[in-house]
Amino acid sequence: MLTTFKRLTFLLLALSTPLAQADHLQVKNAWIPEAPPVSQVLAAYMVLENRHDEDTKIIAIESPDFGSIEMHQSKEVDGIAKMLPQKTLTIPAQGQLELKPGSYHLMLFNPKRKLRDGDKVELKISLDRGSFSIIARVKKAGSISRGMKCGAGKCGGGK
Ligand SMILES: [Cu+2]
Repeated sequence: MLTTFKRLTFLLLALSTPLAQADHLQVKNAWIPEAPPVSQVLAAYMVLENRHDEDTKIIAIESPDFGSIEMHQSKEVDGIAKMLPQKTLTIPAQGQLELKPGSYHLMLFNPKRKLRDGDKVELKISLDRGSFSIIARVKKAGSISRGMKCGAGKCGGGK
């Protein structure tokens, strides 16, 4: 009985942990532009706020819905739009990091299910200290993706 009770308590505690927060970190507006069903690569964007007095680094991101996830920076090199893989992303102390089209972003490879407008995707973010999960919403890309420079529309949803 006691064991069951303990397990239940643990489960309740786990469930009540806020999804979009790792004590000093807040994530806003996490979204994934809807892409054609054949797309094997999608992008994800969000704003990460760091309320801590020290920089925080993202060292890895995983999702049960994707084979792998990379962190990229879109940059123009000699007039050519390129995506440069990043080993880590830094969220500055008392500042924010915006993942957005044409800038830093996440690349989501090999989706394990078809993702449509309104779907929710769990992203597990590993930091230099601790980790936490957030939910990103799949949305129709619409006009937001127009400024995207991810190279040959490879960012998913880019037009
Ligand atoms: Cu990319």
